[in-house]
Amino acid sequence: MAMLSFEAKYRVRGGTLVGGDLFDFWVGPFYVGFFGVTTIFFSLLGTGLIVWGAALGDTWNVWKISIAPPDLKYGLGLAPLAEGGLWQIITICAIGAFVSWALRQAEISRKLGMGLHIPVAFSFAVFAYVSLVVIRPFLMGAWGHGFPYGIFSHLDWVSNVGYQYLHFHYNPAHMIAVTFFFTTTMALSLHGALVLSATNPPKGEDVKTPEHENAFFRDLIGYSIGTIGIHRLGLFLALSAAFWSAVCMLLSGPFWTRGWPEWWNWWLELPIWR
Ligand code: 07D
Ligand code: 07D
Ligand code: U10
Repeated sequence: MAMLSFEAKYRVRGGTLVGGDLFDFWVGPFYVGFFGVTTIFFSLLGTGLIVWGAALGDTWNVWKISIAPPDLKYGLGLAPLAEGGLWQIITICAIGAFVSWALRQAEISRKLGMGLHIPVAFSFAVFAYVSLVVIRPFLMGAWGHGFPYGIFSHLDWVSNVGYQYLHFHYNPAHMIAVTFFFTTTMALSLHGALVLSATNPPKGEDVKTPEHENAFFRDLIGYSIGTIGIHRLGLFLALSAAFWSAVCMLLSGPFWTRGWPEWWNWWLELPIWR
């Protein structure tokens, strides 16, 4: 059965959060919904403004196109379009599109009677983005602290902001975030490898069961987290990575303005050394 005709069975009415039946339809494989319309609206407008910003700039090299946030002198006010105002409207469009996307995920989950895990998870990525372009700039008193919208320019921003704190690796929340990112990839590779090794045997051999999967890890490390457990752990690890990333940046600037190596002086200043 072609995938689309099979999926038609699941094209159930209802579950919408806004608009009732009005936008409750599909275009090709895509569910539309009220938030599909708002996603399309914000992404087309935002992309159009990026193209406009590019036209105002001095290059059409896609790697180098960049739309910068306003100068710090504009503080938390609005800036003229060509001086960061475009960045401000693009930021509103990006948040509009990301939030719409999450709400469309929620509508689809509701339609299918599934949990809201996916929209909740995506919200952590949106939170990380919002912490960089709204919450942190707001706490620091200027939109100019947001990152520029360009492929290489946003890398320059990450590097520059990192060195403003002398040695960003010494940021303890950055350490926690990095560790969660690394652990996430390790967990996914273990899980992918384990499932394939059990369920995709060479021709002629039997497919193994979760009992084999459990036994493998009990033999190896004395404990198996189980088939649902590994997915719970994976979600926890990945969401923690995004969460601690946001924390590490919300600390840098609003709550800690010196070099991060200096933060560790608390260790040298412990009374036990005196
Ligand atoms: C694989 C899903 C598909 C998504 C893709 C990204 C665009 C941008 C826009 C020209 C995993 C689509 C890209 C729509 C085009 C314009 C204006 C997701 C997958 C393929 N970054 N970043 C990249 C974004 C930040 C950093 C690549 C976005 C922070 C570093 C891509 C955001 C910091 C490196 C990209 C964002 C930061 C990158 C690959 C938003 C800290 C790299 C992304 C909205 C988080 C890598 C040249 C990827 C690279 C890279 C997009 C934010 C750091 C261009 C949309 C400010 C150090 N980033 N980034 O695969 O090669 O994601 O850069 O917050 O080394 Mg970035
Ligand atoms: C913000 C992306 C959100 C994306 C969304 C979706 C579209 C649609 C459409 C494809 C958060 C966008 C979707 C546009 C696309 C289609 C069709 C994700 C976001 C909503 N660091 N560092 C991090 C490491 C150093 C610095 C985070 C490692 C240096 C700064 C992570 C190293 C210095 C910032 C991380 C390292 C430095 C970070 C990024 C190693 C520079 C941040 C992940 C091995 C000299 C950023 C909240 C993240 C952050 C961040 C890892 C090195 C500076 C933990 C592994 C020492 C300034 N670094 N870093 O946050 O925390 O994802 O942001 O050296 O701002 Mg770091
Ligand atoms: C997982 C899994 C699992 C699976 C899986 C997966 C995780 C075990 C069972 C899924 C994993 C994969 C498939 C693997 C690959 C995935 C990745 C590597 C992740 C990264 C993904 C990508 C890079 C792909 C990204 C692609 C995207 C986002 C699709 C892009 C789509 C669109 C642009 C269309 C979106 C549709 C919308 C918003 C609504 C519908 C709208 C339309 C179709 C357009 C028509 C518009 C309207 C009707 C509205 C009118 C608009 C208006 C009024 C606005 C007008 C405004 C103006 C300004 C003009 O664990 O299990 O297997 O598979």
